[in-house]
Amino acid sequence: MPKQKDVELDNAPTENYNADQIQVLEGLEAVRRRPGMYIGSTDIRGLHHLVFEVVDNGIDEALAGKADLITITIDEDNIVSVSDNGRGIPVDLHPQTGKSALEVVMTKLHAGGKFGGGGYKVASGLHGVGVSAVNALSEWFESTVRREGKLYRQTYKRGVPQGDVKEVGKYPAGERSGTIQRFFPDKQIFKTIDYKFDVLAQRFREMAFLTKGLTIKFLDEREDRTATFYFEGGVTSFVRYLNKNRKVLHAPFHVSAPIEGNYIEAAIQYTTDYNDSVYTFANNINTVDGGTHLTGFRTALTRTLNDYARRNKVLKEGDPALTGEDTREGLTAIVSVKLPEPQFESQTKAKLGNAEMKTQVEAVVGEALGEWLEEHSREAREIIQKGITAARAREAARQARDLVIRKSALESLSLPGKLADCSLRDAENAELYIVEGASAGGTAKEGRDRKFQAILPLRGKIMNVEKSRLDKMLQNEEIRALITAIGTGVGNQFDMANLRYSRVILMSDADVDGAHIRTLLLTFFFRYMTPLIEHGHLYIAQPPLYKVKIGKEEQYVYDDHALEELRKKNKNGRFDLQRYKGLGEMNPEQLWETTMNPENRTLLQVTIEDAAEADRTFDMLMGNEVPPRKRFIQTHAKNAKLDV
Ligand code: 0RA
Repeated sequence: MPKQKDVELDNAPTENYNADQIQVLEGLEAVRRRPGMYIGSTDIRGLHHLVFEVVDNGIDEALAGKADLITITIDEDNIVSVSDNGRGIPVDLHPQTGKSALEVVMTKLHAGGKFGGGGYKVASGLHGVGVSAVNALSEWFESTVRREGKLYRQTYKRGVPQGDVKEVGKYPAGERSGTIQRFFPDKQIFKTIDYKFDVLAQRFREMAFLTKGLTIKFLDEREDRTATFYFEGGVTSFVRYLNKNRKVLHAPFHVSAPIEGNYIEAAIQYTTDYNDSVYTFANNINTVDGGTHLTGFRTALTRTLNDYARRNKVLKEGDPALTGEDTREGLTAIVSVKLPEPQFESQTKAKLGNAEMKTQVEAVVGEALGEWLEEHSREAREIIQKGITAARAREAARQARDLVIRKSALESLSLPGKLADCSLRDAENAELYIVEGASAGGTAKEGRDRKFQAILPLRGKIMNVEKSRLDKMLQNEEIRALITAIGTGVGNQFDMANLRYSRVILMSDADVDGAHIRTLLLTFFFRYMTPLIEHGHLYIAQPPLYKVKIGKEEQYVYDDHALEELRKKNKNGRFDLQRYKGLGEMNPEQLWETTMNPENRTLLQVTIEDAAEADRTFDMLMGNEVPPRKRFIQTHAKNAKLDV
């Protein structure tokens, strides 16, 4: 568990405090006492959040048109530095408090954070709590401002200023102003300080797509990796990127327009795929649960395509109109809106609620798309034709699905042959392990507690969910076994009342193939059994990575960080290390002891965000062409383990 008990603010200055300082201290203490309230968690996710928060500040400056370069460096000691070439945080005295504006920014919790009332800026700062929360959660923080030829600096420990803002030098005339933020996360708070390059890089790429003209440089000195993101085309580049392994039907359509104080941007490009990949953003935050901007976008798409099709007789009299679903087959799109006062809903706070956004997006996209279709009749016809084909296929699919579902209803008494069910019939306490591979399946069957643990072995790679339709998937034996065992059905037939196990646990190897199959399964659950995840029934088992023998004592180790710690503690003794590559390398007793026994094991509960992330990774991994995917897996093999 995170260390959420009272944390003493050591290093606090000892002179008498005035009311203002007391308020600041109370604010910092609140953050340290409940870090989760401010940054979500104290695991790797929360750690990354610190970086995003600081980078967001630089992005704000870029969105204001004052900065065009942000550089993020992680040095060998996990010290993060974020610099931008904006105006520099003001350092002049704040009239009410008599303090430097920099100190106020760095120490005062800002109104309008996640839990305050209202008042976000039109900026990405929604991650939202302000840099002062990052400061409070950092062992130390150092802010340097370049303004008007001078360098100013203030340092902090666990959020507490170590003296006033001081002028510390000059910078060469002609060079740009800016802000440099350096910090070291507090190990008393965070379970890990080992940043993941790929996770950070993915988000930086996204930020660069969403902020046209901005360059983001990322240097990781720990493993000598660098990445630079700059996209001339903004969201248009984003859809090109998403489609880079797909066959596209046309050059992207793009629209951007201010409307009533808000700003709307969208890019669209159809591909030969069956699925749609539509990503929506509000103030640069990925709204994974959609919301009003998505609804407006979909309405515009369906209406505009149908209007065009009727007017130009692509749809004949008597033909049924295209449904929303028909118009989305093969669609790749980005919808990005900026608004001064976003309202977020839903559990993950990733659903936009502002009602005016529906009308505004619908108007902006509808009008521009209508014009584009008129000017691109070849493309227009092709897109609509694809919709018509989709409608036909969907009808055929519905019939096939009815057949499958009816068939499996008849078969419902006969659970899949490969399922080793548990004896307990009470779903509340029953769990299902989904195990990759027949041999690991065998080990799990022997190692389990058969009273409440059921095992379903899956044969190798289940099929590529991304590329096939639901009806095709339902004909896949592995998938059907999975669905029957869980009991709930899928898609709009999903019924939680029939859930047969309250915990569905994915157990796969700690290697690239294991990560792959886990991504596949998460994608499947994300797309077809969403409520299962939303209600917290989906888990990932955590088998150990190593067995360490120190003297006579054996110990299982679950991650590299723990291994490192153990090494440090036992510098001199004999240290035998066995690496587990697969579940199959453990015997049944070991598997029970380390991974299945509720008294020892750790299970990771899958959240909707995890699954959405997997779905996205999947999107990237699974284009239609094989070679790029293979390349990706090879170059990223070391990092291919999902952080879920
Ligand atoms: C408030 C006012 C001004 C700049 C900034 C904040 C600012 C904040 C951050 C945070 C990271 N980088 C930043 N760069 C600028 C404008 C002050 C002026 O008018 O010069």
